[in-house]
Amino acid sequence: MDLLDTTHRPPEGANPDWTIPQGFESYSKAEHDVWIALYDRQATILPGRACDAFLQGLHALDLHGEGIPDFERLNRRLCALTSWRIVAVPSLVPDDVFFDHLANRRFPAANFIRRADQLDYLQEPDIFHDVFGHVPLLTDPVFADYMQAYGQGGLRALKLGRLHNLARLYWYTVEFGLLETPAGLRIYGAGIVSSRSESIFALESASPHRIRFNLERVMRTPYRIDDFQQIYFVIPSLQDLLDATIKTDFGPLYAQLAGQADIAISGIEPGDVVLSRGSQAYAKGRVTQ
Ligand code: HBI
Ligand code: FE
Repeated sequence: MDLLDTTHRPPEGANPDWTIPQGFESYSKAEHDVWIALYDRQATILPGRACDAFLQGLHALDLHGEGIPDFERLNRRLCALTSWRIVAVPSLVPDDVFFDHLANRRFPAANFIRRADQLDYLQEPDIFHDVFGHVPLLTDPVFADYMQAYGQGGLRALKLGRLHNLARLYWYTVEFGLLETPAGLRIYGAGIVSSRSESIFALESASPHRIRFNLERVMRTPYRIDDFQQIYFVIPSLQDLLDATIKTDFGPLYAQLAGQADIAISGIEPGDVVLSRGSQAYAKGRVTQ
């Protein structure tokens, strides 16, 4: 599906905004068991790896390992904290639909869960990636504001034809961002925190670069969707991330980006603040598909 295709019709039975009922009552025991297996794996390794705001969010939402959560129950807690709500969708949705939901504090979450033989990786986000990965941080007021600002920016980027730049910002922060803390680097990106292997790789491997977040740098850096990241961007705080976004006039930034080439995914630029220069050994060792 071409995500840029804004004429894409919602699937049969879905609302015009692509939302559907979660169907909480119809999950099978096997589906709940997959959630429990995924949750237990992450609960074991995330203390000391996930950032405090994420772990506090899990607790505040009473998100536990007893099975797939009921969105209605989660929304009562989430809405009371930051006015965000989870809405169920059947799949990835067109960009304009996605951004409109975020701009209105609605997080579109898939209602399906991966099979037991897909525990380690799946191409399309499922309910574990979306709800366990993304939702806990929406209880943090600063990150809640960032996600809404991102949605508003996304609608504008679409109009200006700069979606690919803004998608990189989402990818290297919301999905694969790292946070600097006095105790060391911690994970806040949903794509990392919902993956056992990348939760370890992102913090401990000598292969990837880890450099200080810079808005323009991120927007010039392509990303991979099929394997561990080759570069992680590190923010000093969630507030810095929000400030970088709402304080920037994206118009001139987009104009500047139009005249600049992308930066090689494994490259280090002269202006980069390098926290750790990676060997890229992992990426070099992978047979390119
Ligand atoms: N749809 N449901 C859903 N979830 C996403 O994360 C998502 C999406 N549509 C578009 C999209 N992400 C990205 O292309 C945007 O971040 C650019
Ligand atoms: Fe995601």
